[in-house]
Amino acid sequence: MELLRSIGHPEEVYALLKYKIGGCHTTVAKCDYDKMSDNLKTCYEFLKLTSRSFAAVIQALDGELRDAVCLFYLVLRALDTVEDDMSLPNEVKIPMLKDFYSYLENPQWKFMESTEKDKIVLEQFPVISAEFRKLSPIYKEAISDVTKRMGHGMTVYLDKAPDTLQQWDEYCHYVAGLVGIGLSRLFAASKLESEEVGKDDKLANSMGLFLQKTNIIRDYLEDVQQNRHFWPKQAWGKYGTGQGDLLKPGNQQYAMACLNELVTNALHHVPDVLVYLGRLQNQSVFNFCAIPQVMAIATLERCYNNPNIFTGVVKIRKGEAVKMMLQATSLDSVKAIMTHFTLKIKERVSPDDPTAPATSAVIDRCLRLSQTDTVYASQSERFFPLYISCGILLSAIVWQYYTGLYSIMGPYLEDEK
Ligand code: D61
Ligand code: MG
Repeated sequence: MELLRSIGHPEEVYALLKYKIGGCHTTVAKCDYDKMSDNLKTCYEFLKLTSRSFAAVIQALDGELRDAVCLFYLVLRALDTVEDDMSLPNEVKIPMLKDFYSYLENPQWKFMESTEKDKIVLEQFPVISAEFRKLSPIYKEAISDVTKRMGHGMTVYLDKAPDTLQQWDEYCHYVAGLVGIGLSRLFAASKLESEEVGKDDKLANSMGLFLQKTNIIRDYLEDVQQNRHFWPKQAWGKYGTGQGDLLKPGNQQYAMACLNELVTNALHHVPDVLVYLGRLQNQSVFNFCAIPQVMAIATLERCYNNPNIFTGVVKIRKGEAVKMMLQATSLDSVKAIMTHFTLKIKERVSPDDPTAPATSAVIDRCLRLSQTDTVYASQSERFFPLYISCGILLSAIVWQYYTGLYSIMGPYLEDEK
């Protein structure tokens, strides 16, 4: 099915086939399940059940870092499952979020009342916390510290949507920037990356903000339908619209202006992302960090000036995702991908858009910082002759098949009538 969706993009068909046939080994699965305890294997099962975006890249990490990141993910997924649960009253939720880090040291703690799709990580929390306690202290401290700070931060925004753009940054810092900060500490602790990577909280924060803002922009409709509001009032309020009002047909122009302002805001994180990625030395860490970022820039490009944000789901094709994933293995190819998508946004900036000058300015900065000789073109031209030949060959086979079949079956078919 995914193959059909990419049929107009031969290079994606190629990427999908390459990935299916085994190209995925470069980016996924270095796990040796035979050497793992059953308990840890179960944790990796939880990872695959709860993360479509991160399971593959986490499993491809080198050495002991892989288990630390897997457990970091599961602990925060459990915390986020508490945050997201709209059926929990705040009297229950607030103390749980604040105390969550202490549950890591409590072998019995679990929570059976969640109604969320990822409730398994709360119901089976003892499986996760047992593995957490086996990590070396340096990993445990980083994970516990981030869990404590994130849980506290989540309580600040439980009933409050972010008003100002500064509060938007603050909310995103709590739920995603802190993930970037914690991950960077784990990278440095593993010695796969330098101490510098573990200390630069500003760059690490930007890695998370770029991903989280992209998700918030893309998921506007779904979130509003569930009565969750993550778009900052500073962006939509100046049009006199109310919370969630961007969905009303009469507000389409405001909605588009607001959307483009937030995409522009998110693009400001791209320079930090490039500097961060430029400091990485280990290939598995690089892939783990770069792949989500290139997915995000592709998603932002798709969202920019796209009215479908307010009526349905806007996503990138699996073929596009796989093509980028196979490519995003060096700083130069990441720069090429960034250039490709920022140029695509640049082409669509309309002079009527109130944010147009700011959008053009940030795009030009991104383009300057992404300069490289590497290209990420659609590469259709390269594949075109091959694609045509395959097409002709396929038609010939199909034609042969039908005429051949008909010459044998024809008489019988006619008798059937
Ligand atoms: C390098 C590589 C991966 C990075 C990174 C740097 C920096 C930050 C992040 C990943 C975090 C990005 C978060 C983007 C996805 N957003 C969510 O999942 C929202 O929940 C946020 C709180 C829980 C975060 C859990 C998490 C996520 C990814 C990880 C990780 C922990 C640990 C290690 C690796 C990756 C979002 O969830 C709802 C949904 O999308 O279903 C929400 O509730 O807003
Ligand atoms: Mg959440």
